[in-house]
Amino acid sequence: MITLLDYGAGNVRSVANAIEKLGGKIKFVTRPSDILDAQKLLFPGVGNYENMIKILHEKDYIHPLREYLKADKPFFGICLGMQALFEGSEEDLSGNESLGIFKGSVKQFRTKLAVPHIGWNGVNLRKDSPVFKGVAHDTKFYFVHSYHIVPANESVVLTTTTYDYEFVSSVQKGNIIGTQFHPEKSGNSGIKLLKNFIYQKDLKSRKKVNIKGTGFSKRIIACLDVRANDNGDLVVTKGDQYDVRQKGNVRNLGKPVELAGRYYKEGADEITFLNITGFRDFPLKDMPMIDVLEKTSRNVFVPLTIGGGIRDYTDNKGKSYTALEVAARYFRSGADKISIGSDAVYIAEEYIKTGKKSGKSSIEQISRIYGNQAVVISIDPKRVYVHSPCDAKKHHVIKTDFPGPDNEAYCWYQCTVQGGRITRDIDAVALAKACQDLGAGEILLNCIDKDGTNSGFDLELILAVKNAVLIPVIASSGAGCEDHFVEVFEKTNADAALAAGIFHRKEVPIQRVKDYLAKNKIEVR
Ligand code: 1PR
Repeated sequence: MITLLDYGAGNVRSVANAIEKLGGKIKFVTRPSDILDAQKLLFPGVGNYENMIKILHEKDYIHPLREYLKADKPFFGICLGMQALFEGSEEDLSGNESLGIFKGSVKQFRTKLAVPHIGWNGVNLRKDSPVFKGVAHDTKFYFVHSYHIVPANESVVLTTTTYDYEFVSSVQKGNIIGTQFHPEKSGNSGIKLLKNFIYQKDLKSRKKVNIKGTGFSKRIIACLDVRANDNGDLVVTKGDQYDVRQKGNVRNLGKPVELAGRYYKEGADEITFLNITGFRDFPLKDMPMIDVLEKTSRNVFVPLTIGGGIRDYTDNKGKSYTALEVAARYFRSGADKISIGSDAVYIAEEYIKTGKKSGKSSIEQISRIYGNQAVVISIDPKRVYVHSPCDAKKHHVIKTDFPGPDNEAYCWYQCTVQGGRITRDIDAVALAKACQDLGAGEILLNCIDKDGTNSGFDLELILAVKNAVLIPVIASSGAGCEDHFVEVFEKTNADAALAAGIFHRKEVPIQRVKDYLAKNKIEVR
């Protein structure tokens, strides 16, 4: 029996699913005494540190947690659940007391690399631990965080990881274990770790293990554009420059849950679902994507992103819902990140116009509660060609190697809303910068001109956006062969590459892309 501490923020669904898959039984903490009664306690924390500590105080969990931990009973803290063991965090300005079981604190990443640190990275095991039993020596785990622990005492360090510099990625003292990475999102290796925690009788015993860190990898993301077809069935579809109809019918390339399962088995590092008609329908109305997420997260243990229709909404009976409520429902159903498209454009326009953060936008509200890493901005830009930069003074204009139809040598990237149907007077670079300022943690950079063309990514667009922000950028649209992935990682510093059509049509399997990248000395999982 595993007791799961769910304090109400973030995705505990995946952790629960992983335990159930391993045959474990779960009891959720509903009152302080459940913590003291636990035989093994699992604390998955996601989101914002200050918010987590505040909730732990409000629910009166601090005291029983300290008592449980001081008795050295089995404990596994994930991400914030590990950070909470220390004395405080730079992310918490409230002055609320943390658990303080271990001496040391939590500090923000200070690096020129993209922050949050999102993706698969290796670990160096500093001491033997039964929780790592059976884990492959070159394994990678999934990280997503902007802060890391700095223990005062070396003896608690279980693993370190290198992201620009070496930081402590897990700790163990007696039966108390904590990982910065997410085992529940780290495929088979992570599942093995959880299995060891659940089933190993003596967590303290020393077993010979040898795990040596491999580096941070570029991510390959499979994207599933989902919508109802003309018969009302939810299908994965794929467009040519966002036109998903062929001979009048919505293209049907498979069922979302099945395809996601296939991509997980084939080695996708993440899976993204985009409800492409979400701008019309209200996501909480008939909840098709919620069902997709719940089913997918039962068997898929890599990060899941969901986009489409995330915005404030008033239904036809006058009842209002906030974007935060929509996102909360998605996180509870198994999503790790939400992706905002159209709403982000309106929010950025307002922010640029007023120069003020309202604090009320979906980006600000969701990142405040769930953390920046949980908020992805999906940008749908189109090229606008101009003869001279003076023709588009307001916008970020680039000189292009691919001139326009009238031989225009320059272009800017105009943002669109509602899946490319409406153009707005804001460019992709300005949008990305504004959203980063407001608290977004990652950019999913599509390109309508390239979408479905198999002609390669728009490298000029990716370079322009990547150079303007510090948060990770996912290159999307246009992948047609393995070479395109090598090209995007060699010629731009994109953090991840996303593709849809070539995977759906089984033209290039994910593993072949990864093997080819590895052959070209690009680190992959
Ligand atoms: O505006 O917040 O409701 O979100 C809607 C979301 O749906 C946005 O993320 C938007 O990008 C997406 N979307 C809307 N319409 C379409 C469409 O195709 N008609 N799909 C659409 C966008 C783009 C990529 C695609 C890549 C890779 N799809 O996700 O998967 O271009 O394709 P490829 O590898 O086959 O070239 P909101």
